[in-house]
Amino acid sequence: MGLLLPCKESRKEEGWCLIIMQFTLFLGLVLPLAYCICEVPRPNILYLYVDDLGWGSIGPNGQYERRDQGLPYVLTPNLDRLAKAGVNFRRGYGCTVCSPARSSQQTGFHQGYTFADRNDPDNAKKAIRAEDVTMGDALSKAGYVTGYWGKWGYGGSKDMQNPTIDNLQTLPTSHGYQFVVAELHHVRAHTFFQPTLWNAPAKAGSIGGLELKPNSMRKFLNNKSYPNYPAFQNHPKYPKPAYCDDVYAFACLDFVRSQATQYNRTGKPFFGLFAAQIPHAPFAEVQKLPNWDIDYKEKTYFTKLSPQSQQWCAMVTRIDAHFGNILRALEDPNGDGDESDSVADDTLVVFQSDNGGPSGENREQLDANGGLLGSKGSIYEGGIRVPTIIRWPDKITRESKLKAGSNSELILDCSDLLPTFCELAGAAIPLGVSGVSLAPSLTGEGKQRIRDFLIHETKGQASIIRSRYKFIRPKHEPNGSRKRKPSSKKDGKDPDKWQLYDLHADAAEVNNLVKERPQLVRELNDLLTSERVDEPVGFANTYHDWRGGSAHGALHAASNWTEYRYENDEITYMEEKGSPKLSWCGAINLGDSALASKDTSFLALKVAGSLTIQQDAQVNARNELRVMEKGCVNLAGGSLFSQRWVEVQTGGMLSGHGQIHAALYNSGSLVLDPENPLLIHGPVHLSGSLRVEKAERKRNLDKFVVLKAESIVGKFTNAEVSFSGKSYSIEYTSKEITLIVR
Ligand SMILES: [Ca+2]
Ligand SMILES: [Ca+2]
Repeated sequence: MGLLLPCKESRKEEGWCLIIMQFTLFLGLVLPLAYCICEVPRPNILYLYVDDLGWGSIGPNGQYERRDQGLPYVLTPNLDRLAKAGVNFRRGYGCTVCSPARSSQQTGFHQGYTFADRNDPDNAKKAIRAEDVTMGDALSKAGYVTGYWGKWGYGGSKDMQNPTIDNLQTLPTSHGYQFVVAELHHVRAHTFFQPTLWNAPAKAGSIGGLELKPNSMRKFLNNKSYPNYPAFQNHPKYPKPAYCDDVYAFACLDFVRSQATQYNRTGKPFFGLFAAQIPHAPFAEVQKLPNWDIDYKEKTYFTKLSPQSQQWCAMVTRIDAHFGNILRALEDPNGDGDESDSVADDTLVVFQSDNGGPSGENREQLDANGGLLGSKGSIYEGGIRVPTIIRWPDKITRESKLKAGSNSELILDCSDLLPTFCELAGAAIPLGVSGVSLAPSLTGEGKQRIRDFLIHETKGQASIIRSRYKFIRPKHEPNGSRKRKPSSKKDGKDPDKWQLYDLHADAAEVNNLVKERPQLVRELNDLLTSERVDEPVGFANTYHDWRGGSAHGALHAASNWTEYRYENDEITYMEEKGSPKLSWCGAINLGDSALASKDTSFLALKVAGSLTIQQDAQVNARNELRVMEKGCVNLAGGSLFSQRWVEVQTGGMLSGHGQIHAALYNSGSLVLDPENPLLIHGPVHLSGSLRVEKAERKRNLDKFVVLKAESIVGKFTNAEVSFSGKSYSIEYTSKEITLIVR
């Protein structure tokens, strides 16, 4: 008989306590035996997302300074408190516009690979695909209760009165989100007063598990458990339909209260994403709300601002207040004033905007983009750099490496959050994603993998940011010709010109260093091109499974792989077949075997079966090669390439000899060759185990090198290796592993 009990008291220090009570009949007595098996605790995740809020629109990114200088400023007291208790990532990035930002955020792929790679009125019909693994998919599969409120932007029509579901596979409910109040078409989100919103759970038989319900505050009216600020929903002039962000906010508040209570009771964590429509246009609608400018009554500068700036300020402060109510619910879920039920310490809170602030009066009068060049839609920092805050009191403290209350220059892209959440939730990171998990940086534990570069696209331009440098150039046709007539000069720059900026020294992108740094420009240009930014509209990665069975068929042969097709409503948007390509995410599944006898490339390759790479053959898995539990990659003299890494997971195996041009992360087993060391042109991070095997022995081996690398960090868990009837100790230097007979 087993009993699973969460143990709130000890959770913070020791993690989960699994108390298994066993009752055993012994000498006529019932003896209870208790075991405590502690696991790593999993945080709740609350993701607060806003639409079009410029980088400079929060206290620590410039508004404090404006206040101190007596200039007009926007009030964000709750976000500022969040930053003080957490970390303000001054180099947080979104995309240039809404649709690719949400697509990148949800799928973890940058614009070169995510299907909704630009704003397209048709994205509602053809964005996120069935095979894409979103945050909702990954976290619900990992046992999280999931919620989404706000602008989703895909899957439904734009009809205001009678919208329809247009693509089942792109809905939030098809991607793991259980509790939903959402807008499915971005054009319908061009008002805050839509008559209806899509809701889940829905009544049985609802298409896509979503049901249209009135956009209404009715159930929150005159109810003391719902704060009357900032919505003033009890005011006689509160409009019908409601201001949609008020409805999203209260739905999110309900979820946080009930799921936090549930978390205390059962330990089941939650993930909620509140994607507010604020402060996107139309600005003026906010003036229809009672007390719309109440927060600025005492501010003498307010009346001197233009109407548009006033509306913008009111919108931003309004959503900030909603966030305040929701954050308060983390501290006191049952609302009784006693914080003993707080889950705030165990909850990772992320705040972020999707893209930079638009041009307009608020940008000028309140410096909403914080002095950065460009605005929404632009490839310059003002278009893509977004306010980003992370708070997690359990892990981010005054003493931790990443300090609470600090500004961080660590680059954080919207595509990094999916893998980060997955790692924190103990879920598998979707294969091949562009984003890199920042969990090691947030927890201070484990090895932070390198986020090598960021990619952004606009209609005519593409950029790559690597560390402090940013290279921008026009897009090209695959044959090298200019893709389109350059758009007119924007932001004072010629879009046809190649540009290189040092963002550390020149965040405003003034000094073009192209002439000074030709070598770096060539390097970044090559990288940018190979990240497939010049591909056609709607180009994306595709998913393929090995169907060659266990017969060691050729890895490069088209007939051994499944084809990929993206279709909806009898329209085929994408078809991909033939031999593996750099845009493929391939999977060799358990029990299957493939043989690489020719050079073959993938975006990513997962091996849960077996793959043998012959002498002189190369397998390139650009973003990652992942050897899964029970999977085996056998290098029979061949080579493995990756822009990033080869990972051997626990229970997986990498054997043989050859070359690896990538970082190697091993937590499985390496089975190496005593006569031919494995050569790794990159760093090696070791745990897992080492074995040595080879059938024919040509010489007497008392001491031999089994692995050479650029650098070696960590050790195998075994201290010695038995081979050919002898016992060897493992000796490590920073570049070699040698076995010495004992
Ligand atoms: Ca936006
Ligand atoms: Ca309480």
